[in-house]
Amino acid sequence: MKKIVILTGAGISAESGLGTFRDEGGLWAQHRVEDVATPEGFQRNPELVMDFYNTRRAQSATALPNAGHKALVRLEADFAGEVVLITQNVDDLHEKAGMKRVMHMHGALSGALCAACEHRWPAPMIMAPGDACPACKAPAARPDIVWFGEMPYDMDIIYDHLADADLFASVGTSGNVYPAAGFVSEARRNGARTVEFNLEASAAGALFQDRRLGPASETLPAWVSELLGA
Ligand code: BV8
Repeated sequence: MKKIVILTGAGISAESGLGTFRDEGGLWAQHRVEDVATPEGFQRNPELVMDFYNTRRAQSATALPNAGHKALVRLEADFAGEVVLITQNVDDLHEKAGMKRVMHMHGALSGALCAACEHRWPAPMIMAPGDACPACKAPAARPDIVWFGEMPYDMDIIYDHLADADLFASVGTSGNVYPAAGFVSEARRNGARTVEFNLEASAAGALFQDRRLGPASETLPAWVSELLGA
């Protein structure tokens, strides 16, 4: 087996204390997605949206990676073939755990973007509506996050990876949001074996040939030990 492609979602960060989207008490329980994770919501109430991401940026700053994140670092370091990690998460727990290659297809809390000139820079801990872009000075700073209705990042590269994956693993995602939820079908179409890691089978669960149910902090270390034969 030469290439493993892994997609992670909020579930891998749950045991690090970061809220998921759809579990009871999850992020969306406090807010409607249309209000805080769409360009229209940002236009309508930029203070609410900036506050939503400032809060998550602060939570993410103090969160620590768990054994699930660390198992993927071990796999990336010791697997003889290629490991490609794509995350839907906007936290930096994969990086904190020591992952070398992380593709944030939905952006990252650590990034700021200018809505006027598309300049990108490291986000300050607290962003406010009307913050100036350091490049063009327009009062157009926004979180570098992919909202609903916006195109996720690196899609071409991601589909190239899915085209020659031997194994596709999805970890801690409910399979509700596209195009990420469609990756398993793309991988299968290209002949990859597919495995889902979740607390319980997700919406797209039936599409996976295998599944490992339980907390990722337990299921991922066991899986990596099997793959590495140790
Ligand atoms: C686009 C950043 C087009 C923001 C996010 C109708 C049909 C199909 C599609 C659509 C449709 N209507 C609209 C669409 C498109 C839309 C979409 O899919 N909507 C859904 C709701 C139907 N998608 C988009 O808009 C995307 N863009 O389509 O662009 C386009 C084309 C051309 C040109 C321009 C545009 C963009 C979507 C990106 C939105 N941004 N994140 C932020 O973070 O604030 S989405 C956000 O929610 C996450 O990033 C993630 O992707 C998504 C789902 O979250 P999950 O990670 O899955 O978390 P969730 O809570 O749902 O699940 C957690 C799972 O973990 C659970 O299964 C749980 O059991 C498990 N778990 C919990 N604890 C553990 C665990 N597992 C293991 N161990 C544990 N301990």
